[in-house]
Amino acid sequence: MALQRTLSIIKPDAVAKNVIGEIETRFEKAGLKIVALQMKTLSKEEAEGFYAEHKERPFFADLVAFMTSGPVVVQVLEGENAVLLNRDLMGATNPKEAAEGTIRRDFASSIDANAVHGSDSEASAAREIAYFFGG
Ligand code: RTP
Ligand code: MG
Repeated sequence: MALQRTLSIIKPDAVAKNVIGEIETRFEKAGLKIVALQMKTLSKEEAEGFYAEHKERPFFADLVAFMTSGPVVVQVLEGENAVLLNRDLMGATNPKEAAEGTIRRDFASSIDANAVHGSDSEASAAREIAYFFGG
């Protein structure tokens, strides 16, 4: 299995809860390395572009409003099998369905305010990393 990179976002709810450090510790303990990182508040245009694949979905406006509601941490994680490993550490989209010990189970409060984002495939990771950090 080759070294991979994936795009991770610590969402506004988790930043507001003051758990950036606890979440980063989970990534580091699992062997993922933070190789790029920025803290910023997304503009409406940035959030809409990032989640463009969901623009026809009924939750799109709420998703964009939430993602622009406060600062986020946008970062690139690197490690063996990083895309799937990050998704496993995150847990299911809906925290009620997230497995014990996952980030969303422990820090998310709803399907909207669900603490973290992670790329869902190697192709998404490449696109999302380029979106925030350049090609
Ligand atoms: P993410 O992209 O944020 O890592 O989350 P995900 O892959 O687990 O879920 P995805 O299907 O890509 O959805 C993106 C975000 O939209 C919100 N969502 N709301 N109300 C709903 O039914 C619903 N479904 C999705 C979530 O905040 C999800 O993280
Ligand atoms: Mg997704």
